[in-house]
Amino acid sequence: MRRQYPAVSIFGVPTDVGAGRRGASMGPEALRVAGLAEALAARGIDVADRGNVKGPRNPWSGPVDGYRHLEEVVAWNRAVLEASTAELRQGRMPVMLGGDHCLAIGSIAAVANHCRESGKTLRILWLDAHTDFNTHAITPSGNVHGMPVACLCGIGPSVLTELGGTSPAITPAQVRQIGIRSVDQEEKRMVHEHGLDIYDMRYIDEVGMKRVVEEALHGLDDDTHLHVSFDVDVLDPSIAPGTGTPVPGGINYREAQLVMEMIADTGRLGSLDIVEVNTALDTGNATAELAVDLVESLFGKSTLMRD
Ligand code: 6HN
Ligand code: MN
Ligand code: MN
Ligand code: MN
Repeated sequence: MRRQYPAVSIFGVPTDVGAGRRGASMGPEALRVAGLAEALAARGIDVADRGNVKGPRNPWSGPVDGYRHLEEVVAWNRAVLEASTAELRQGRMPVMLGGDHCLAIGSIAAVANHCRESGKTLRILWLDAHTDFNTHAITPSGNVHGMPVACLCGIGPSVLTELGGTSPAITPAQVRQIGIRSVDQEEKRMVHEHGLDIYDMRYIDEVGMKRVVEEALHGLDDDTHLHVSFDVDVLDPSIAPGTGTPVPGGINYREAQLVMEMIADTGRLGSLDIVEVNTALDTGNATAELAVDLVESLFGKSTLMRD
């Protein structure tokens, strides 16, 4: 039986201010060209494309006090916070098309506020090769897309940790990270210290993706709002080459499908980020096309179940 989904609002955030390579700014168009809205509409979902939010250009300058482009990162995240909040208030599901992963600060701050106001519990599934838990003191790059989880947990500059008003927006206990295989030296100490729940590639290899997702989704109930932050670099670069920080040994096509199908089965998906699609580095539009294929599964497409 087809599951009922709330109305979906797609919006694009065409920037790469948080990244170390240019090109993630083209992600929204790449995902549109790959047919994201049409694929959701074909599943019977009421989908609206709100177009792109606006923000400053990428100054492409070096780190200042451990941050590159902090002012621009804040401006873009404010725009994301506003766009996501507006959709959540209308009872619609925001789907943010990045852009780089720093933008999850705004999208998740919005969702955290929404959950506080509506008495829901928030669970975040962070699909990524990286833990994105750096700080300005330990970052090897100064790129803020390596810091969003820390910022959301209250560790970072107040302009980002207090973006949504309440700081911290979330606690590490609300986060589950899947697909991790690149954590910087000092970042390792941070994620241990803060007790992040990390399902790294070794664990996936050892116990299999089914058990990993069961564990990561354990304890969801009717009051859970599940936010999925999908960094396409979680996928193996052989199937998803269009991304700025590829790391070998990522999840394969079947594992990725299984994650999405198991999330769909919970019926708890409340909001979604699709980030780090970098068309400048892609083979044709393969990475965006794969992302759309996976999002169809996330919204309930399956092999044998009839629509
Ligand atoms: N992403 N850990 C590296 C850094 O520069 O902090 C890479 C971060 C990548 C972030 O892919 O969203
Ligand atoms: Mn990331
Ligand atoms: Mn990543
Ligand atoms: Mn909700």
